Amino acid sequence: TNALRTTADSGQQEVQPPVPLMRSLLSAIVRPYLTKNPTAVAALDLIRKHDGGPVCYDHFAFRTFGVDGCGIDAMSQVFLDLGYKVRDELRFPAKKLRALWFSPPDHLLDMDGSEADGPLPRIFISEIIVNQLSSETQEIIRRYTSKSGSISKHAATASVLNSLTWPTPHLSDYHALAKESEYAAWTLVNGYALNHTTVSVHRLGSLRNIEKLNDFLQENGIKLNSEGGILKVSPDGGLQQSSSVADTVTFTFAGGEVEQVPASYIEFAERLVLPIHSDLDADQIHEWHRRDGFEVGNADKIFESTSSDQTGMRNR
Ligand code: OOG
Ligand code: NI
Repeated sequence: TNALRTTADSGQQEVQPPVPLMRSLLSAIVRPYLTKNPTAVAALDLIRKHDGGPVCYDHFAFRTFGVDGCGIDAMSQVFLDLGYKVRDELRFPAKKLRALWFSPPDHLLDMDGSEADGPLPRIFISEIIVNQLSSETQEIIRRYTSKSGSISKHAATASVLNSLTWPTPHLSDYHALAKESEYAAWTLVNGYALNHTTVSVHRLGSLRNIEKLNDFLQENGIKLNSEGGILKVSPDGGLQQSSSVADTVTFTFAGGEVEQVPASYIEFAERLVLPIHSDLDADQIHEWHRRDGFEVGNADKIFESTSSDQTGMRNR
């Protein structure tokens, strides 16, 4: 319901944002992703055609520059205002990245109905820790982020509009960033675009087993990220993930050069029922009985879905 409820400690009234607004925002964020990433569309079409079950999104992921107000907070604000809650931090020291994930207000509540329903997706937002990069790379990034100014507060709007909040990048800057961090180069040209969405494998029909799904996708020509093996499994075994290799798109740089750059990819996640709930019958199992959250070891390899090693694009 959208009823007003009173916040006990502040005495202020807190409005619970309507779920339809959240769903509209999420589908608006997916729209440009679906126009730019044919592999994601092909994978979704294959699943819809062969699976028979609902296709729900486990999470949405974004990348940011952690500087000048352009970082995680720029993208998370709209989700926090919509009632999402911050959960855990993940750190990737070698990549100079950190990430936070956010759970929806009705976290894990199964909603009935069509594939547009199911639980609202988790949100995963990472940022590159700019002050840990070389001074040359920092200078390049700050040249763009400083021009983003207060418009970076509208990161979600930029995502929906498929636009950057900074000036069109120069090709030389893109190449310079790629040498030190492919993540930074990706973020320079893709901004707050949806980096990937993730299919909730355990909610599918006949393909509700990630190894079976991986085989099915590969047999049908979808190239999967092989970094550390196709299947990424958390140490507790409960979170199993795989992802496609990012599509490449043509990008027109500031000097008019047209080059191929990596765009986005699609991920697949199976969350197993927690051992303490192993006695439940299949029809009693809800999302909250399953392994929640993310895993640094898995994520570290999933980040590589946009790397030139995986996409086969030449490093200059
Ligand atoms: C995010 C990679 C990590 C996950 O589910 O652990 C990830 C990225 O490529 O930006 O998606
Ligand atoms: Ni992910």
